[in-house]
Parts: sequence; C-alpha cells; structure tokens
Amino acid sequence: MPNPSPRLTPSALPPALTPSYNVSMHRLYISALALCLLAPAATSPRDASKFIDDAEARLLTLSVESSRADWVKSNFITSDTEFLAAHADERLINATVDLVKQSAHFDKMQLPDDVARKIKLLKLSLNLATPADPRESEQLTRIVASMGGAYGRAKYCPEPGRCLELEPDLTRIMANSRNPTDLLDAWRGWHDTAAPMRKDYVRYVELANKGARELGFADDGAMWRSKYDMSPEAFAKETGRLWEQVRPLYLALHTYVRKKLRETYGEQVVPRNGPIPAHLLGNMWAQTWDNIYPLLAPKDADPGFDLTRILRERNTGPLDMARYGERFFTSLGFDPLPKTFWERSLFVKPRDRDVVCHASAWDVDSADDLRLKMCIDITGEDFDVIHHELGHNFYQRAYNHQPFLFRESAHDGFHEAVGDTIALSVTPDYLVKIGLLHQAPDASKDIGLLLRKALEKIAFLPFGLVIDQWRWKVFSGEIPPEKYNQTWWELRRKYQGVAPPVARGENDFDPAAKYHVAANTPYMRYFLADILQFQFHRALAQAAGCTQPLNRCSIFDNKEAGRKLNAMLAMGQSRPWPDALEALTGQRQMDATAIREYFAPLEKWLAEQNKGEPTGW
Ligand code: X8Z
Ligand code: ZN
Repeated sequence: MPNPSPRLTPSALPPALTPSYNVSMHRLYISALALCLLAPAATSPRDASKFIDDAEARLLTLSVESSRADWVKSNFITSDTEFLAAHADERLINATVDLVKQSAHFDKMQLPDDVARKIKLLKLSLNLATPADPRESEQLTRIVASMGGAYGRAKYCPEPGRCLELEPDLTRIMANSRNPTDLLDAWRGWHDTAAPMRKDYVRYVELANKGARELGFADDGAMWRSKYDMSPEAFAKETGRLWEQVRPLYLALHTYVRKKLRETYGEQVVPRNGPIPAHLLGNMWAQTWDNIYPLLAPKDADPGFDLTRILRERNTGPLDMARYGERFFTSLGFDPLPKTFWERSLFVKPRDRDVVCHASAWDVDSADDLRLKMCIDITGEDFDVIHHELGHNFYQRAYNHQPFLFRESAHDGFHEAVGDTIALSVTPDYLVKIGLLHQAPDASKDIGLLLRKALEKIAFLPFGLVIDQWRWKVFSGEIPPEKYNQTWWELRRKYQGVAPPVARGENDFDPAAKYHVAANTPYMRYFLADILQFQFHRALAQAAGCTQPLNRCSIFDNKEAGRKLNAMLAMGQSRPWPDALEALTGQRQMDATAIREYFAPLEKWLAEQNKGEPTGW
C-alpha cells in the first residue's frame, strides 16, 4: 500500500485539554505584530486564502510547542511542568480564538471549497475556548492542567504508608477480586480521590462556557456537539437514534449478567429487578465487563483460552505487546513505526515519579514523531488497548500529508474506531497464525467468544453515551453544581442500569473519578466509535473476501483491506465525514446494523437464557 510520506504535522494535543489521542488542538499563538499582518483588513477570496495559509503555518508552530510541553508534563507531573504546559496551551488556544474571530471577515464571502472548509474547521477545532479576559483565560487553562495533574497523581491510601494507584493496583483488584468487601474498598477509595476537584470543576464550567459563548456557541457542550457536519441539535438526536438501535441488545446482556451475578453474590447484593451495583462488573467505572467473563461463561461454549494467561506464560514484555500491534498494521501494508517511536514512547510505569498513565497516542512534531504513552500491564485487555492506540498513530501518519487544518480524523469517533477495528480482527485463528495459540476452538464455542466480546463492546455503549449526556446538561446549566453527583447517578441508572455500591452525596464528585471528565476530553466519540468499528470491520472483512460470520473474520495480512483502510485514513478531515465513511463502507450514515449482525447469534442465545428472568430496573 502506498504510504504517503508524512510532512510537517502537528498533533500532540495537550492531554490536559484534549486527551486520548493527542492530535486536535492545533492553535496558533500570534504575536501582536503577526496579528496585524494577518488581520484581514481587505476582504477578497484571495485574502481569505492567504489568511488561512498563514494561520496554518502559525498553528503548526504553536501546536508543536504545546505538544512538547504537554508531553513533558504528562511524563513528569510537577507544579512546574504543569505551569509550563498550561502556558503553552493557553498561547495556542488564545491564538486560535483570535483567528476564529478574525475569520468572521470572510463569513459572507463566496470562497473556494477548501478555504471555506478550513475556516469552518478552524472555528470548530477547539475543545476548550478561553475567554477574552486574560486573567480568566489563564485561570481556565491552569484549572484544566491542574485537574489533569490531580487525576494523574491521585492515590488511595488505606493506611499511612500504604498507597494504591489506579494503574495497576486498583485496576487489578477491580478486574480479579470476587470479594465484594475488597471491591467496595477499592471502588470507594478511588472515587473519593475525585471529591477535591469539585470546586475547580464548577469554575471550569463557568469559564469554558464563557469562552464558547464568545465564539458564538450556546455553551461549551453545544461547541462540542457542533463538530459533526450537522447542527448540535441534529447531533444530539443522532446519538439518541443510534442508542435506540442497540438498546434491546444491551437490555438482554444486562438481564443475563444480573442473573449470573445474583447467583454468585446472592440477592442481598444483587437485586432481582434493580440496577447492578457498580463495583461488581470488573472495571472501576463499570464501563466494560469482560473481566468477569469467568463468572458468566456458558458451560458448553467456553472457548477455553485466556489471552492474559497466554501472554504471561510466554513472558511477553511491554515492548513485545506493542510489536504485536505494529505487526498487524504492517501486515496490511502500512510502514513500520519510526525508530523514534521505540526510543521516545513510555511503555512502562516509572517507579520514581508521577505520570499520566491513561493511555494516549501522540504525533509530537507533526512530522513522524509518533509516540505511545501507556503504563502497559501484560493482560488481554491491554493487548486491545495497544491496538487502539496504534490505530491513532497510524491514522495520524496517514493524514500527515494533508494541509494542517485537515490533519484530523473525519470526526473524532473515527479516530477512536480505527485501532478497535483492527482489534476485532484479533480472532482465535489470528492468534494461531502469530503463534500465541495452538489451536482455534471450533464454531461450537462461538457463543463464549461472542459473550466475552459483548461484555466489552455492548456493555460499553450506555457508558459511552452517559458521560456527555451528563456534561452537556452541566454546560447548559440544566444540572447545577448542587446536583452534580445526584444527576450523575440518575443518568447512570437510567442508561446503564447500575447503581453506586454505597450511598453517595454532594460531598462526592464521582464524575471526575473518570479520566476524561477531569481532563476535559469529550466522550461521545467512544460511543460513536463502538458502533462505527463494526461498520468498518464488516466493510473490511468484505474487502478481504471473508464469507464467514463477522466474528470469525480477520483482515490480518490482507493488502486489499489495508488499501481501503488507508484510503479513508489519508483523507483526514478534508471532506465531511459521510464522504470518508462512504469511501470505506459505501454507507453515508452511522449505523448499528453491523454491530447487531456481529452479535446476532449471541442475541438469540441470550433470549433463551433470559426466559422467565425480569428485564430492566
Ligand atoms: O480513553 C480511551 C483510550 C485512549 S483514547 C485508552 N478509551 C476510553 C476509556 O478508556 O474510557 C478507549 C475506550 C474508552
Ligand atoms: Zn483513543
């Protein structure tokens, strides 16, 4: 597959301000002089082209500076690195805000398509807009950097001198313990670390809204919802439509899981009709449930292998994990990762300092300086996360030949979906091919495999939805600060059917116990990605000529699938996202029929298992 030689690309975005994949915030800092030079006094289409060319050049410079500062801060959390990163981010954001305001000169002008699109994307590029008042602008970027830092530093210390960190300590307890007391202790210990962030969060909401309103958005949530080539209202409706498409399958899974957990823990702990206590699902946030698969495994259809155990038995190291991921992409025709990736990435949690362990993928210099930052644990779960992150890195490289403002994914759900799409091809047959498994289980074990996958992908759907349901209402003012925690749990109950394991009140601030809330990262992207990845997988499996059920298809080593994937990735954000989706799938709409098709045999099986069992909460 032809690999576009990457040219200058910015990318790394400040995890404090954006997170997950560090690409987005390309903003530029403009000195007073530069502002004068750029200010579009004249107003012809030619001026608009010149304005946007200059803007892109400045944005590139500033975003690389901000990336470098953010990289250092995330790898060495101290008050100084936090300060320096907050300043670099502020310069980038302020400059972008200035440019957006200047670009209003061209609003009513007939412009060439690419220039008009770039101006539109410039307006939508921020996840955080600083208010014009310099004190407020500084305060906002400082608060965001400090909440991100507080999350990265947080520890639960059950007794003096003994502290547990989220990764790996608490994550492992949540995944492996079956003792409700220990689970509750870890759950409460971690959630309590977020309470001190509440005051900062209230101020952050005020200032972020102010910045968004100065740019003409109704509030910060409306700014986030405006990024999808449709109105914010239409986007909110679209997410509701997709949720309705998948809700029946979630309900069936919830019913089955609640029944099995009741059998394990008793009706005192797990009610017959009510929500499931959130500490029993194998994950700190009850967002994916595959860690409790052993409690739920179907007797006659258990595939009988456990990737975590296999990786450990073979003494797989963190770098080996990343090599497996890279090898999948090269098998599709992508170039190997650059040497600097292996030299500069963080693969192992350092012992001597605080770092942001939440995994992220960076494109630091906007050229080819791709990096992973992850405290890798040798588990099947992290095997998936590595593929997820490398999906970001290969996407970043594929669109690096585009002009600066097009160096982004079609929409943010696409960025989150690519690596997960590849991970869907990690089938038993694939594991046999790469020597991790002796023999693939036969088709009679598919229900077990599908159940395990559903505990990851179907369980996640309402969680993916709920975080920004909450934040959209917080930004709009519908949820006032004195109801932050109450409404958080109301929404989690409504969509996920889970409940806090102990009474929680307004002295708690449980939303900020989730990285993306503390770090100002929009979350709806993951909900979209959960649905899109099955659409991508279906299209790529077809391109690879796979005629088996979707869960048995792997595109490993298939150059035609790789070519198709690359064609979409290389478009970056140059076209509205339906064009990119069409290039890969032939469809112009996000659509949950692929995920329903993938899990159809499981859905039938669940209906059998759930007979006589109450559904809902
Ligand atoms: O944050 C992530 C990635 C980085 S973009 C590790 N994810 C979400 C989460 O952890 O909550 C991946 C799936 C959902
Ligand atoms: Zn991601």
